[in-house]
Amino acid sequence: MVALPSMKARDGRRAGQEGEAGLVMAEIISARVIVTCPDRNFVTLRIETADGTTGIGDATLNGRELAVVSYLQDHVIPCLIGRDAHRIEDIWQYLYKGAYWRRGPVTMCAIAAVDVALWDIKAKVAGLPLYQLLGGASREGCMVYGHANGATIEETIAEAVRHVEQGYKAVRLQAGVPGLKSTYGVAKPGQRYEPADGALPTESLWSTEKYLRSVAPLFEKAREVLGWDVHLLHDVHHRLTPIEAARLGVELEPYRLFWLEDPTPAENQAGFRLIREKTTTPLAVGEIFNTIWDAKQLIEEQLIDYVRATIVHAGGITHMRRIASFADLHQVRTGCHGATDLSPVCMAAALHFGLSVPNFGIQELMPHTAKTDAVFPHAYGFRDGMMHPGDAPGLGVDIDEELAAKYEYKRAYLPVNRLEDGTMFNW
Ligand code: GCO
Ligand code: MG
Repeated sequence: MVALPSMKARDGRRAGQEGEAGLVMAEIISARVIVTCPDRNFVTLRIETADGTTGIGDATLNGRELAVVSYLQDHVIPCLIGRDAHRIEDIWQYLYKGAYWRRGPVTMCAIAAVDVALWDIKAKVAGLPLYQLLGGASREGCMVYGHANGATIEETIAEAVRHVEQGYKAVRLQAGVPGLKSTYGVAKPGQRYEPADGALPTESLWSTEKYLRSVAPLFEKAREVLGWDVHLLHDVHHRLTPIEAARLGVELEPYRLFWLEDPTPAENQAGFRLIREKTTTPLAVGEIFNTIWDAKQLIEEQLIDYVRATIVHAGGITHMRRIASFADLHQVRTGCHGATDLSPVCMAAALHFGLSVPNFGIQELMPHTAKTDAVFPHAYGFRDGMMHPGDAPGLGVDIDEELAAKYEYKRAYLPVNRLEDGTMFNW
């Protein structure tokens, strides 16, 4: 009979280093947090094992970055030293259950960073690109959607045409709202779209009535110019009530959207029943979700079609795989958040995840600046409207720490939003 490796209790906290037969150990000897601002802020965790293998994970929480830095440095890293990097699930459970205070964006970002760094290490040790460890590729690549935005319908559609010419199979359309000075998702003149734009939150004004009048004409024109072979998406950014969202969904039905995103805030998951009863426009929700519990009812009752939770904000690859498996049972597909505030480390992880899960839907792509790309050299690439994580061992992304050190952290907030009468509203 084959002797099993000893299950004898260790000191209860640390992985044993006694080298029991059959146990492959990768002792964590250090972990540190790197903060950098190559055009915008990013937080990265690097974990190192005794044999010199390192893995990285994204820990960026836009506008609240330093809270995650402290959570990692002050509370997580001391518990990691000496543990076996291969015990990814056990470390995940240790950090989640062991904190007593469960869930929340700060906690789940920190857990995600550890989880992704550990998967990176495991895949490097195996000498395989991470997706191979997740079951292998389920498709040739991950379809992505690009962002077309502009002050007017014409500008937005010109941008969409440019995307289609570049090979995009799916494009999100956001246009300025006549009568509003600025709108979510629309870049300032001459700049690329970057939401975290102030050392203190900038304030914008919102009118639901003006907005609702502007959306259908945008998509009517878009179908006229772009035809029907391209997927079109739109983000409402949490700004409607369920009944308003239902009305918009119905109005957009003739234009066959791929999805309508975040039509209403999702804390009250039952609120989606009303939207769902009224419209067949597909719905995508979840970029601010941090655990499966945020989406449980939405998925179980099939109130949405795409879940937008992503690696960095929802507990890493380990937890995202749990969300995807649960969603798959209910024919809900993935549509991971991929704005510029998610670092290239998160993008790489999302692509390994997306390539491997059976119910991948689409991946958001908002390209990073050249400065960001230089700090995070990566193996992933774009071709014919799809992205692939590449075949380098591990995640296939690194952080150039010397270069990163040149870009000091700069406090930056997301904007806030008020109704025209001054009432604080959802941004
Ligand atoms: C999206 C999002 C982003 C968020 C941003 C917040 O659909 O990509 O809505 O633009 O607003 O990621 O940090
Ligand atoms: Mg969004």
